Amino acid sequence: MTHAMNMTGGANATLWRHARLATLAGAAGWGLVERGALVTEGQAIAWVGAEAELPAALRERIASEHDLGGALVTPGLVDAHTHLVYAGRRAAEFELRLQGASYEEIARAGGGIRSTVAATRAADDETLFALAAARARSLLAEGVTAVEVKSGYGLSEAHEARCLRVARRLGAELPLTVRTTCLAAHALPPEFEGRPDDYIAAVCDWLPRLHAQGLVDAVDAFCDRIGFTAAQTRRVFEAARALGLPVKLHAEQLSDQGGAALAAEYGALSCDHLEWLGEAGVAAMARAGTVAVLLPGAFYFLRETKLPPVAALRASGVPIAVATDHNPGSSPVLSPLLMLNMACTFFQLTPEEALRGMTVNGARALGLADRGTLAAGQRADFVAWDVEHPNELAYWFGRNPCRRVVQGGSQVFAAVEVKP
Ligand code: DI6
Ligand code: FE
Repeated sequence: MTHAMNMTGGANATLWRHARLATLAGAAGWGLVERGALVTEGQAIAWVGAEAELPAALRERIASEHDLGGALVTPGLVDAHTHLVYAGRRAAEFELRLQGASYEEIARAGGGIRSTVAATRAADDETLFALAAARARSLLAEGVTAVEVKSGYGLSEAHEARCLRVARRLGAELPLTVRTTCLAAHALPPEFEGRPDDYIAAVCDWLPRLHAQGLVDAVDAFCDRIGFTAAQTRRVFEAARALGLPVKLHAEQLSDQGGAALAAEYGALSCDHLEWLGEAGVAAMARAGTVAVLLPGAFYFLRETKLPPVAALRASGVPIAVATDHNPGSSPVLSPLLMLNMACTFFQLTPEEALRGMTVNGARALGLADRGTLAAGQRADFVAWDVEHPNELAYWFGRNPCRRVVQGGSQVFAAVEVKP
């Protein structure tokens, strides 16, 4: 229950009290604070600590307070890799895969990404927005305060622009930070059949105009046997570099194409998937400070067996993030917490690594330096959970313990409390 009290004039800070905090503020450890509290001012955190140590001068600035009822508070979750904007569904393809067809075979036969492209092009703007907004709300209800949204199901200038506009509208109309990524180099559209180099030339031609419309925060490509070659990816990265846009890459998901090393050469924010990442790729990412975004949902749903080289990433000091990769073909998941669980069960991340992966390192994969930990000066994005210890966020699955979500200092979600 929220008890908001308005006190003295001039004061504008808000106290969030009666919580156990997992600040993640240090380089390692949960950063646990028992009997903790936060003070927010505007959209930022002004103070974090044990409630008994709240400075008197700060107390005078408090205009309202909320009792968090002993909940565990963490930074807001950052889902650093999603494809939220699309229409259609691919459950029939799932059935085909269960009967033995591979993801790659289905893609080569014109299904896969291309079938979603057809459905997405056929949907009107309002439908696309409503579908994406419902998905975004599911993420929000499980503690997500910032999300990356990729295009990549439009594959023409007009349709890529439309999908990116829908992504921007999500950020404007929902209480979520949205970072957009242009993934026009996701698959070859039918109009360019047999002409992948011409398609890449077209993508490089679209980028400046998409960017000029304020639609692009980063540029991504799918570098794989059923995507684009390293040489084609390099051309997309050159176009991004010319615009001063950061790059990311779907790298070594189904095979090792040397994509991670290429992306690192361009100072990539992140390389994502990485099941087939080799030693040279790990070393290049470590040198460039590129984040490894692991996507256990796709690993699980495609029934992969090749594990990403987590021990090597750890040993080389590559920051590890965890994301949903929500998309209709390889990861139709809307539970970020399930991804924390799977990052531990499949990839053997520790629960702390998994949570860091969806907070501080997820933020880093998006180039957002102002969030991912609970510390003074950070953006006031945090979540109150009905758990005792942060290790439970990776432990339960199929249960949502999210009780409140605070975005930029405002409570934007509260679970309905059912009292017997
Ligand atoms: N890898 C993926 O896992 C998604 N995109 C990509 O390049 C899947 C996209 C889809 O199957 O629709
Ligand atoms: Fe993806």
